[in-house]
Amino acid sequence: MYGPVTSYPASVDATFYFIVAVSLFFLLLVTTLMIVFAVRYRRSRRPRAEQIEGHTLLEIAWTIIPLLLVLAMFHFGFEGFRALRSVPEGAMTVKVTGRMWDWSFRYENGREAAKLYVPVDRAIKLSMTSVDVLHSFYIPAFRVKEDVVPGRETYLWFRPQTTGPADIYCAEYCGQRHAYMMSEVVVLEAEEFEAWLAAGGEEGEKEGVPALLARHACLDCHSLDGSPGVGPTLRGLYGRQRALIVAGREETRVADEAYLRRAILEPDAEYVRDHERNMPAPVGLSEEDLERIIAYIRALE
Ligand code: HEC
Ligand SMILES: [Cu+2]
Repeated sequence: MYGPVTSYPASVDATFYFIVAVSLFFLLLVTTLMIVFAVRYRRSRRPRAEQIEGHTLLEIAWTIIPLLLVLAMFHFGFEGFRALRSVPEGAMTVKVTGRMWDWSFRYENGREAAKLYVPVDRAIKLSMTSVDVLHSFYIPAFRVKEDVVPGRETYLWFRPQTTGPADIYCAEYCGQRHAYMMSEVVVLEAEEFEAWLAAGGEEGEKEGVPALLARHACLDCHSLDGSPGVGPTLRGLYGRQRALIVAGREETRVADEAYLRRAILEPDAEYVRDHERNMPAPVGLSEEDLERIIAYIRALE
């Protein structure tokens, strides 16, 4: 198997294979009997139907056997579910925020990242919420998936056993760029992880504005190179005339600093005409970062 592993794949896959094996067995059995009976009891050989009375032993058998099989499925499934739901004491918590169309991860020391870095051999609890619509956090290689719901915290946990990267997807259709709502979990050695975590603390080096825009998901909808997207490109925006819809009426404004500030902080106050109206207000964007973004857009001729 590629990438890092957790304790889940063994039990999840075993349950899955068990259910597939049982289903395949009955599919073959029923199909074969159907064909055999259709040939053997065809009309030309037995023109008259025969009535058959009950058979107690058979009836008990076909009640008990499926019952045991279904109980076994429930048992394996429930054991797996219990393991997934019981977070061990002392797990490291990472806050996960889902938004259209990006994931962000926040650590206990305040470090934020667009990828989920975790140490190997340690229980990790993800405490998750969404700022807009329903998403679902999914790491196929770990066999974990959990809905991410606005206004509510959901969680899951895992303990990576080997290092390496694995993909993170959104598994709940959440709009136009749902398919691009991807990230990565990167499992590091414990010391590597501590170093990474410490580097990004309070005094860590400052990220560039494009990285900042990417982390706030702006680049999911806005390009920096003039190409069209869900929202207008940010290139050459500063100083241009904007045709807007304000409170249902058309207005024209020049894109100056005050305009950009409003466009970013209160996306619902004014809309750019001829565009979709689905820009979410940024979450946790500091005044300092906002100023850097505005200065950056201004310089983006
Ligand atoms: C989900 C897609 C989406 C995201 C994410 C998004 N925007 Fe927007 N943005 C739009 C759309 C659509 C418009 C045009 C409609 C409107 O004005 O609300 C827009 C308009 C704007 C405008 C005005 C553009 C103009 O041509 O006048 C600015 C500036 C802007 N966004 C900046 C940002 C910044 C900065 C971020 C990140 C903090 C961001 N946007 C995140 C979709 C998005
Ligand atoms: Cu999503």
